[in-house]
Amino acid sequence: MKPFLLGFFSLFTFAVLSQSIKVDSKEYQSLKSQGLITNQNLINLNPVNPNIHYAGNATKTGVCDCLIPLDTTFMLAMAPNDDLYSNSIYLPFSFSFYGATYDSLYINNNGNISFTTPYNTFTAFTFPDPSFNMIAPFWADVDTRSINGGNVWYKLNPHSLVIVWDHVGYFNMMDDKLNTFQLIISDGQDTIVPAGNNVSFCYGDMQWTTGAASQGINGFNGSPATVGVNIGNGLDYFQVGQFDTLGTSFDGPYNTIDQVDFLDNQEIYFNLAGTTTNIPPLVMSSLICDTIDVYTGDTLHKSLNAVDFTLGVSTPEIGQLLNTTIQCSLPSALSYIAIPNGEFTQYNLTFNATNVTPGMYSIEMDITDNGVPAQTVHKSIPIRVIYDANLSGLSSLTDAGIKVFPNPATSILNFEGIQSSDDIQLLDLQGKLILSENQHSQSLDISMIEKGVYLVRIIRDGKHVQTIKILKD
Ligand SMILES: [Ca+2]
Ligand SMILES: [Ca+2]
Ligand SMILES: [Ca+2]
Ligand SMILES: [Ca+2]
Repeated sequence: MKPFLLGFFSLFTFAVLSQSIKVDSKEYQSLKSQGLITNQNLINLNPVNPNIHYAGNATKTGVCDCLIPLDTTFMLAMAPNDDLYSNSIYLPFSFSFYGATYDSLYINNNGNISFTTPYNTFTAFTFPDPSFNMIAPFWADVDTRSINGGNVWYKLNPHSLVIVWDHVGYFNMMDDKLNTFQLIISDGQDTIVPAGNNVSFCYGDMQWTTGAASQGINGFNGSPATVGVNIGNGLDYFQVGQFDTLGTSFDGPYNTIDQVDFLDNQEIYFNLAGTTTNIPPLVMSSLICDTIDVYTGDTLHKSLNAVDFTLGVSTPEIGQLLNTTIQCSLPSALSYIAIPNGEFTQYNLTFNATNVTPGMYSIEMDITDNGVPAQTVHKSIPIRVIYDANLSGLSSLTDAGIKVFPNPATSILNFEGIQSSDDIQLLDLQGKLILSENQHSQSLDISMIEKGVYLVRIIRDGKHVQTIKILKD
């Protein structure tokens, strides 16, 4: 079909649909599966089904713990559906969005909220776009009709609204991969959002990006999902990023399309209520939400006294650049490299606690953009150095001459010099037993444990004869 004929056909389809076909009806789904429905606004009837009960399967995950566990105080935002949205929700507070004030909104099933009108649009647009008045923690083709997928829930507090897309699947009724993410908006008076901010995006495990009606294959590729803010005047917006594949690569909010696991367990917060539309830089890290612990005392393996972590900073507006200063209360312990890429800079930091006195230390970062007026965000990273007797004992313990390889390891730890009567134990740094392997084993499968530092203990004839520190990578 020639392009203008295709265009005519789409307009024709739209005209017919908007008159007679309800979103998420059988006819609508049939046409959507055939690719005959393009992004558009259609008439919505949203029967909230009171018989659907709390799913209860969202749990706090990751270090940041920004996800609020679902409980019976949450309400279902809408019945299981594809492309629908909630009724208008009235806020008990005013929400400020780039100088505009709103006291009601719609929760759209496809991973976003809007204030002026609800949206059915299932293929995400790149921001800026003058058509959408939207805050999007993850705009993509969510589909909550599947058997094993979750739903969209919300909870109104006096000064905040929490919305959770809990283990949601993707079009067409797929639940082999599920995304969990949360949006909080506030009037700035609720400590549920870090002070000085009025929006929080929080992610659990993100597993898909794209539905089948947006050229997605098995939940990926095709049109990317969009994360960000767009008030709809074509000027005031920013992207957190766009995502279309599995993996953790991220090169900033623009440039190339990024990988969705970058978002896993992150909290990204910002202030849309300021007197300027230039947003202060965003700090992005799935690990740096709380104190970072580093253990000292290992005199045999000095490199394992160190902790490595990464942190990203984003302008987040297109075309801005960042200037960052980093200071540490113990400068000799900190080393880092910066990887700048336009609007985004990744920092790979190492704090080495070898011979450092146990106690609290900190890394202080000031990140400034070059918008008008320039905005600065301060990030403080507390570091706790802990003396660990297990580690200090390494060099003085009996050394049975057993060697472990590879180290770091991702799946199988192999042992050289082990005797057939030896037991192998894997413990965490608090001394908790994680895995054990009794006798006649030359290896230990650690593929299922979380990344981190562990201790391997060798027990021979009931005696602890050697401890070896390992890194699961
Ligand atoms: Ca959808
Ligand atoms: Ca993930
Ligand atoms: Ca990018
Ligand atoms: Ca900025």
